[in-house]
Amino acid sequence: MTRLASQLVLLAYVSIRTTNAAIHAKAVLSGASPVKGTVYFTQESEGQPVILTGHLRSLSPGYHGFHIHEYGNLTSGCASAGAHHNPGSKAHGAPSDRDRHVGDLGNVWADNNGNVRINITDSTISLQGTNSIIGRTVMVHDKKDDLGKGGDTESKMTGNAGGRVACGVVGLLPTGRDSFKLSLTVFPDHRNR
Ligand SMILES: [Cu+2]
Ligand SMILES: [Zn+2]
Repeated sequence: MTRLASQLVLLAYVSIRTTNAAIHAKAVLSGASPVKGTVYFTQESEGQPVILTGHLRSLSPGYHGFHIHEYGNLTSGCASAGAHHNPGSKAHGAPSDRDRHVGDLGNVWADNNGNVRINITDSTISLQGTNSIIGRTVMVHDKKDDLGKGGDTESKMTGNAGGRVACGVVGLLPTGRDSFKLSLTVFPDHRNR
């Protein structure tokens, strides 16, 4: 290939890459408990952080473990979603820890009415590539995640977050502005409830 031809190929490749639209995804959470919710995921491009927004309701007040579990299999409810998504075979930890499961998103906080407003930015999960969470399950737990600092074996595996109260499979949304507008409409609706 001539130098000009290879430069043209490179230019075409770069322009395709940079015109890639942001990726949007959504999970609708429910389970055996009354807890319900919706989580939206947005990633501008590969290597960029993933932004999570959305809401949960009917939780007990306080902190609740919040993770990505490895399988999108809800055949037996939240129980069949597998363990925390952990492609690197690491120990359980806090979202800010270097040593953490990819799926470790820490805790969400429910107010006295049991409502959670989710606003999380995470640079470890992705909506594409090795750490992709598309087709996996977002899980909310009964208890607080101790972030691997509980001093026992279970802490390094699950954070002692207890039962699985609600979950939903992370699925792709259409790319572009329509899905982003969709995510913005969640909040006014939620406030009026
Ligand atoms: Cu979990
Ligand atoms: Zn974990």
